Amino acid sequence: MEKNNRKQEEEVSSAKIRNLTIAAFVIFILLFGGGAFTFFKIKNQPGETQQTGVQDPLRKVLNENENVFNKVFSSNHLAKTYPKSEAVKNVRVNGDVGMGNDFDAKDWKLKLVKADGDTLAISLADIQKLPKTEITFDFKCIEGWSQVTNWGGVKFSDFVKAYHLDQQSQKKYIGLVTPDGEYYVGIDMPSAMHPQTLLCYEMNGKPLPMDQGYPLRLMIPTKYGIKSLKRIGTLSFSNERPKDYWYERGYDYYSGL
Ligand SMILES: Nc1nc2c(c(=O)[nH]1)N[C@H]1C(S)=C(S)[C@@H](COP(=O)(O)O)O[C@H]1N2
Ligand SMILES: [Mo]
Repeated sequence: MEKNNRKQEEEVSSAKIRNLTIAAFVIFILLFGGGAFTFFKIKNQPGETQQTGVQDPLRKVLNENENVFNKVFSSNHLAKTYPKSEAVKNVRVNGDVGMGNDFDAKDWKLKLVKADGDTLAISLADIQKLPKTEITFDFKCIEGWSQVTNWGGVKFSDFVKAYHLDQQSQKKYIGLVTPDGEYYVGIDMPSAMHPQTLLCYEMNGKPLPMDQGYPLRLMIPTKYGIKSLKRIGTLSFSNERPKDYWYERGYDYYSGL
């Protein structure tokens, strides 16, 4: 009698195991199929055609992230600053797009596009007459390195005041382009007007080295380094997003920290 019972038990449990195995397999097929379906669905979406660097569903997620960052971000949020003595002397050079040798620094003037057909050419000497601000902060490259560095120049917001760009600063974005048009970034206006954003012409108290953006670069501590365009040629204002070099290659337009 006892023996019989045990045999039955064994049979029950092996039937149970078989059922569980089948159930697990079915679940596996469903989940795997779902994953594969989603993967190929995203993969086959258009995207590259629209110059956004990634497939549309992924870009949608990035744009959503951006909306969240835009809401969270305010000019009260300051990047951490350091004593000037902590700034490194050997500042790393990274990125040379738009930094070709054919550049004539002597003839350089900042092209400020106030409106269609209304462009002002501003010399470095004129920019240096504006109130000067210095900042020492941890400059972060999206490639994973960072460095405490010291920079000097005019706050973008002070530049706006000095050149009476009140109307222009009502627009949603500024666009910056190197003189040769090879590197370009777009910056949302709240970030441009942020008190730590500089039109920068000095590093460690000396004129910018040529490969660090002489005569004038952007320095925007609240964003990754990709946005701190070196060697500004043209500055313009728009309500549409200006084209952005790294956005076109799949990065977040906002690239905030
Ligand atoms: N014109 C121009 N500006 C640029 C780049 C570039 O390739 N060309 N690279 C960007 C990137 S990715 C970084 S990290 C910083 C590096 O600045 P640095 O060379 O002064 O360290 O510049 C940014 N500005
Ligand atoms: Mo970078």
